[in-house]
Amino acid sequence: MKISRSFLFFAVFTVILGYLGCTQQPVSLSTPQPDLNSETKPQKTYEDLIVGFAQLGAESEWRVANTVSIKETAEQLGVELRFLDAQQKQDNQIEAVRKLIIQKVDIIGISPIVETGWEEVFQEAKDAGIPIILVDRRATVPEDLYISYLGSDFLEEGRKSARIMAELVNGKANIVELVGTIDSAPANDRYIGFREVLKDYPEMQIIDSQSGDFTRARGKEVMAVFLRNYGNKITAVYAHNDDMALGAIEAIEEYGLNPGVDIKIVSVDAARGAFEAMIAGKLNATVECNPLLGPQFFELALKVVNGLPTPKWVPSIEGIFFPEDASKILPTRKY
Ligand code: GYE
Repeated sequence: MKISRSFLFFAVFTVILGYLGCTQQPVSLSTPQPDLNSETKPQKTYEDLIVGFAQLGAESEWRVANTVSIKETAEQLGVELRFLDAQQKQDNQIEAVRKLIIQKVDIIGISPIVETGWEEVFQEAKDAGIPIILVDRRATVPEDLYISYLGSDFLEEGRKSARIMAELVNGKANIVELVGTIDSAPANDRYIGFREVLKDYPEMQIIDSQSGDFTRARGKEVMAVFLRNYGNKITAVYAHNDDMALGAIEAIEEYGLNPGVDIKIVSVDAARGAFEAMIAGKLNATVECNPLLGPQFFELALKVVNGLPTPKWVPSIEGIFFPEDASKILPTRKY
């Protein structure tokens, strides 16, 4: 009696569960239910995307190539791009992000000019439901304020520069350093990475280190001051980018020394100007930093908008180039 009653209860319960769709059995319900599975949600395509990009400026050959890559890729993919140029001022760049928030773009890409001071405006974007991708430069903000960072390993670029420099000068040099924009991610990390390796070379000393703001004009000015202060004592230049190295080359020539010979020079970026200088024997090496980030950026943006998982850091692939290969490689360079 007891058994048959519990059996009855079990049977009724199973039927109710089945009706509610809670069992593994396929149950057909008369009213169609909304499909909550994200995989079957309509996915956005590149043509549906409105992407905002807050570029920091046009300070270098690298940056110009980076901007071209972003604009060209948007056009090729059919993405609607709202591109704003902050002309090297953080305030302008913060304003640009605010404008893009008001315009309700789907996603914002930004190359933060400096590392600090972004929390407030990134929080505003988050509150408005607009995801942020850091492109090329990182910002020191809590990880929940951006989706992904797409760009280079600047620390490693600094280390590579020091290793090459050590070979060029046989472990003995008086180095002057042309630092990039103060407080920018690449300047901070190229500074630290270089010193990490230099610890192993007690006879390689950095005798002075000043910012040339990543521009050719400032690089030349600062190098001229270094030469006035230290003259022939300088045996090597470490420039955080090619533009500053090219400026330094001019200053060294005007001072009456041979760049690349009397003073060894290593820089970062591997832009066309650097290849030309290597062919002319005035630059000794350039460490690649890839600005052609357009394709990876939009691929990432589409994934984010479609709710797909993305890595916190998407690193770019980079090499090192020397004068002996420069003329062969130059025609293949896109920047
Ligand atoms: O090396 C420099 C540019 O952020 C990696 O910015 C970029 C740097 C690049 O001005 O030339």
